[in-house]
Amino acid sequence: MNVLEALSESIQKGSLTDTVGLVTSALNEGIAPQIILDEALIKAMGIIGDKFKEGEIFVPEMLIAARAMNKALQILEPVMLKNSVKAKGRLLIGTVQGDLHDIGKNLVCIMYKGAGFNVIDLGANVAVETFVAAAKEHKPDIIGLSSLLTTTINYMQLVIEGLRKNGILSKVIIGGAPVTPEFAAKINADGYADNAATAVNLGKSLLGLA
Ligand code: B1M
Repeated sequence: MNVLEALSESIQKGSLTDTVGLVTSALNEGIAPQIILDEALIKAMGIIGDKFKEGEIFVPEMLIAARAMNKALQILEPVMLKNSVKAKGRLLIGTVQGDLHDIGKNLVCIMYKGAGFNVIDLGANVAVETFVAAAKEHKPDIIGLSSLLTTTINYMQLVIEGLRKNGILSKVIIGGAPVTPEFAAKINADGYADNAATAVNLGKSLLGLA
């Protein structure tokens, strides 16, 4: 088994010690952070999701796998930010109310920081009022909304309506597994991205930086 396969397994098992050791080994072997992300970490979460859907594992197993994934991201983040560029703008981001999934959102934060943005991360389960208050305080160029559940994506529309009612005109981008470009257009988001890297390109192009 190579280091990426072993890392994927340790994430699935939720072993923090093995995960820390294996991410470090992969980096020491010279494997690029993006490869570690795609071929071990994100792959592991996909397998976990499939097993959950099939009833082979339950919420506690998903939770410990997610904890291991976030630990791995903490180690990768400084490496990914090593060559980051001068600040270009400000992103305010959160996972919307009712939704506790934060890994995709955390990845978007890392990619934006790497592209030179200041990032204000409101975390998960964020209410409209919190987005509005933070937007008034921080005056972001872009507001990012993440949602992983079909039961919570509609809350994104409430956030956009709340922001606009309060005169906040920052560009709003949305993403998360159940989100589609059609849905983004329907709720008047300024854009949709299906992964963290394209979310950065989208933000830059909305600000005329790309
Ligand atoms: Co949950 N969960 N979960 N879960 N979970 C999913 C999402 C699910 C697809 C699993 C499944 O059934 N196969 C399913 C949703 C079904 C649906 O709605 N269609 C599901 C369910 C049902 C649930 C519960 C309801 C289970 C229950 O309680 N019975 C429950 C809900 C809790 C709640 O939120 N209120 C629940 C709970 C949890 C945990 C808390 C245990 C844990 C999350 C812990 C955490 O995040 N800290 C968890 C996990 C880990 C998952 C899976 C396995 C992995 C999610 C993940 O991190 N993926 C997931 C299955 C799956 O995704 N295959 C599943 C990796 C991550 C990198 O991808 O977040 O998609 P993702 O982000 C991507 C893109 O979507 C995009 O970029 C990222 C990649 O670069 N992106 C953006 C994301 N946000 C973006 C924002 C942008 C742009 C792009 O712009 C702003």
